[in-house]
Amino acid sequence: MSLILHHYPQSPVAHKTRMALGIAGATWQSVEIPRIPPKPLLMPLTAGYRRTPVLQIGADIYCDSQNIVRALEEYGCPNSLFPDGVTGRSMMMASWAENTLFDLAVRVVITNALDSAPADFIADRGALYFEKDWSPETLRADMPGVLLRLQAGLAWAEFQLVASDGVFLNGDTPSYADASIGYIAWFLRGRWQGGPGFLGPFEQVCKLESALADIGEGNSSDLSGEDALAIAKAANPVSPTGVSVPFTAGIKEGHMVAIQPHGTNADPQVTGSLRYLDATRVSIDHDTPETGPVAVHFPIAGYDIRPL
Ligand SMILES: N[C@@H](CCC(=O)N[C@@H](CS)C(=O)NCC(=O)O)C(=O)O
Repeated sequence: MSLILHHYPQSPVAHKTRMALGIAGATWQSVEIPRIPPKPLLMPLTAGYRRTPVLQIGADIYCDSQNIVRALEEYGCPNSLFPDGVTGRSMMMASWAENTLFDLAVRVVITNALDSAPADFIADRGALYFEKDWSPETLRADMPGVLLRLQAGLAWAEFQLVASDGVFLNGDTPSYADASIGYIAWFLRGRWQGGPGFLGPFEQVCKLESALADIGEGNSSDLSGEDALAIAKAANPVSPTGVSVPFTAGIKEGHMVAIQPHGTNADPQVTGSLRYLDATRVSIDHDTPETGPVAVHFPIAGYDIRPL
């Protein structure tokens, strides 16, 4: 079964995943999805999860970049994303980068696009990323502090890169940790006029960004959303079933569960019968006329999981 990434070019989180595909030396198929809902060819696969990116392997659907990277490692690409056993450190760094750096970078990019980006895009992203009562005025007033916090975060990344023996966080060998920092620089540089100047003093971060650009995004070919649905329909999920974790929160295979990204009401709640649970992944079974049976996989970190 081939790797199919559902994404769009401008998505920074998808870019992190594309860089991971490059580090992994993967061959993959690319389905371009809309930047804002409706996403009619994606929803049947994800049971309603709307974020970007999503990885499909036959009838197994992996939501969230955190979960996608685990799926890539399990799939077995030419290169490991966690060379020398740096899985824990890389995932902790990626989590920090997403929750701290990405949150700040989104504020910077959107605040600077308030007058130029389409109103429906700003409204959609405002609901996903900002406080319930956000307004253009508060975003603008918060900007100096946001930029100071972003600078502090980039300074930590810079310290860590200076301490490394090579251009990558882990020396001369790239790992997922590098993509998890590199995409922030790519996003700020490409989508904010002030980005190149702001990033300039972080020389090692900039070197990392260009080293990742040199590695590229693996070998991809285009696929239509309709063909991706047909591939799911022709396949069956092959991922494991059962509960395989010491603390289960009382959840058993076959229980109905609701899953939603933590801390937002703007994301739809996904519901389904529990297929699989371990320490870092929760999976549900899902079935639609377009896809037949699919397994939809989510990470646990960063998600609310409620037994129904
Ligand atoms: N925790 C998620 C975050 C994904 C995310 O927020 N992606 C953005 C695009 S960069 C998004 O979904 N935007 C709304 C959309 O594409 O509909 C992940 O790591 O995949």
